[in-house]
Formats: sequence, C-alpha cells, structure tokens
Amino acid sequence: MEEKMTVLVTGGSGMLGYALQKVIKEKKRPGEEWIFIGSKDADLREIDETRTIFEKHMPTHVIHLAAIVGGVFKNMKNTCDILLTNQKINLNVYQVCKEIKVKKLISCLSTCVYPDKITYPITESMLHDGPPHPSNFGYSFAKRSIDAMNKCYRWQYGCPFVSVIPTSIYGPNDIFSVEDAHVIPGLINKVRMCKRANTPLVVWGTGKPLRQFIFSYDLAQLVIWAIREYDEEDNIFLSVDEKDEISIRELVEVIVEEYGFKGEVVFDDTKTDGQYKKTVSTAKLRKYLPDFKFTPIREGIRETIRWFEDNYDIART
Ligand code: NAP
Ligand code: GFB
Repeated sequence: MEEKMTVLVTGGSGMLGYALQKVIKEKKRPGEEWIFIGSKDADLREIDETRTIFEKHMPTHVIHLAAIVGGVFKNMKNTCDILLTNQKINLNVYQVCKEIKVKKLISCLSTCVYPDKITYPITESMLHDGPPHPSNFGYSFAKRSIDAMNKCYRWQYGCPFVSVIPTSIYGPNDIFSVEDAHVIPGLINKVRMCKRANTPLVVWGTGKPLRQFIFSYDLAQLVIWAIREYDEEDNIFLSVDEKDEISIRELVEVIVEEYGFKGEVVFDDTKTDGQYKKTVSTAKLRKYLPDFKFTPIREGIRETIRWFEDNYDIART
C-alpha cells in the first residue's frame, strides 16, 4: 500500500510553484496529494495564519518556496526589507513544521548566497566560508539562517529538515518587471518593449558575468525527486552542469535571436555586474541522477517567450 503523502508547497503561486503544478499533473503517484498555497491563502509573516493553514491541510511533507525574490537590482534596493520579511516567513514555517511533526521539510536556498571570494567550482559544504556578494547581502543571510535552522532543529529536536540549492531559475510565470526581475525575464520584457518602440535594447552591466541557468520545469522535476527520495542531512545543489555556464553577452544573443529582434543592442556599464560568477559543482546531483537531461537554454527561452507573449496581460510586469 503506497504510504499517503500530503505535500504542501508554500510559494505555490510563484514561478517554481507554477512549474511544480504543471509537472506534478503528469507525475503524481497514487497516495500523493499536492496542495499549493500563495500569499492570498495565508500571509506567512503571521504565525497565526501560518499555523491555521498548516493545521487545515496537515501536510506530511512540505516544500517551502515562499520568499521575496528578485534580481540583483531589486536585492540591492531592498536588502533590509528582504532580510526581515524572508526571515519572518522562514521562522514561522519552520516552527509550525516542528509543531505538526512533518515527515520531511525541504526548503530552498540559492547559489548566490555562497561566499563571493571562493574557489570554483563551489561545493555544497562551502556555504559559511565567507561573506556573500554585497549585492544580495540581506537575501543571503535570510537563506543562510535557513541552513542554520535545518541543523539546529535536527540536532535538538530530530526534525527532518534540509534544503535544495537551485542556481538562477527562469521560466513561465516569472517576475518580468524591468526593475525587479532577474536578467532573463527582465531582458525578455525589454526586448518586447524595444520591438514595439523601435528603440535600442539596453543591457545592464558589461555582459561579462557568467551564470548557470536552470529551466523551471527541469527544476520542478528535481524538487519532486528530492521530496520523494532525497534523505541526506546535508543540502544539495540543483543546477545545470558547469559546462552549460554562459556569459550574459551570450545570453543576450540567444534572447535577441529567439525574439527576432533586429534593433541595436547597447551595454550600459554604468550599471552593476553584481557577482562575476558563482559556478557550482553538480557532482553530488550527478551521483544520484547521472542521466538527467536539462532543457537547452535556447529551448527554455523560446518556451518562456511564448508564455510571456500568450500571458502578457496576467504576467507580473
Ligand atoms: P516567486 O515567483 O517570486 O514566488 C514567490 C512566492 O512566495 C509566491 O508564491 C508568493 O505568493 C510567495 N510569498 C511571498 N511573500 C509571501 C507571504 N508573506 N506569505 C505567503 N507567501 C508569500 O519566486 P520563485 O522565483 O518561484 O522562487 C521560489 C524559491 O526559489 C524562493 O525561495 C527563492 O528564494 C528560490 N530561488 C529562486 C531563484 C530564482 O532565480 N528565481 C534562484 C534560486 C533560488 P504570491 O505570489 O501569492 O504573493
Ligand atoms: O539575474 P540578475 O539580476 O541576478 O543579474 P544575479 C544577472 C546579471 O545580468 C548581472 C546582468 O550581471 C546583471 O548586471 N543584467 C544585464 C541584467 N541586463 C540586465 C537586466 O535587464 N536585468 C537584470 N536583472 N540583470 C541574483 C541575486 O543575482 O541571483 C538574487 O541577486 C537571486 O538574490 C538570483 O538569488 C538567483 O544572478 O546577479
């Protein structure tokens, strides 16, 4: 008899939550129930609202994604608010997961929270080996305190809490607002505007930084695998391999080609590049899933542009 699994996903209305909803439709197993919540269902900054929604659904397993998230420019502008809000959300979710004795809690860190001055490729155990890049200081320490809670709740109360660590994610239902978005959705929205206004595309920074980008639907499959089968105490990177790392300049070429933009492209190097690179090793992930196939970036961007064009009116712009 399949063990009954009730999985509650916080941040279920966001980009990764949306991808999980899409993927689990095809991959749900008998005995599994999946519940997706957003801030409209409960404001997780409030302990009472958090307790009420968790006690209503009594999950056996929790995937904790809820957070204030954004690109390098949003992080720099809101570093304190992001630290405080994300810490409040995390403290409440962890406390209630202990209270209702969940069988597993998987939360989400990010590769950008690792030390900026470090040897590459980065491995999972290097998290506290130095300060993060100043551009995402507040966001990083809220995430690092998640790692501290995983360990402390496990050491003192035996709670099965652990984290997965995605690299830069992109895909449908992302934040596309030019000011707050990450580079891929931000540029996709800009290209759409420039095509209509017949103006040059302004890329921020020098175009030199390097990034590993993972398509949200691929990441959703890996998160589903983790909640079902990943039972280690230590965190794990969920990222495309090092060989798939590309520069922002190469990324711009793919977006421009896929969107059919023929206009001028200029780089505004008065804007920050943020972290130069944050290359992570996927050796641990590949030990578990040696044959996992990632969506090539050109295909993922084509699908994201198509979603944005089809859903422009409801997209977060
Ligand atoms: P997102 O699209 O911005 O979604 C954020 C989610 O958090 C939304 O569902 C939002 O609900 C919810 N939320 C925010 N404040 C809340 C509150 N006070 N109470 C309840 N829910 C609240 O984020 P994402 O890009 O999918 O990121 C998912 C996770 O992956 C986050 O933990 C993020 O830190 C991590 N991550 C993201 C990236 C990336 O490149 N995006 C990279 C690495 C790690 P509403 O929409 O209803 O407000
Ligand atoms: O995606 P992004 O905002 O975040 O920027 P990070 C990536 C790179 O793209 C930077 C350049 O070098 C930017 O200078 N870039 C060029 C642009 N044009 C644009 C544009 O129009 N919009 C944006 N946003 N960037 C984030 C962290 O760092 O990584 C977050 O701040 C989060 O906390 C995320 O974790 C995954 O990759 O630099």
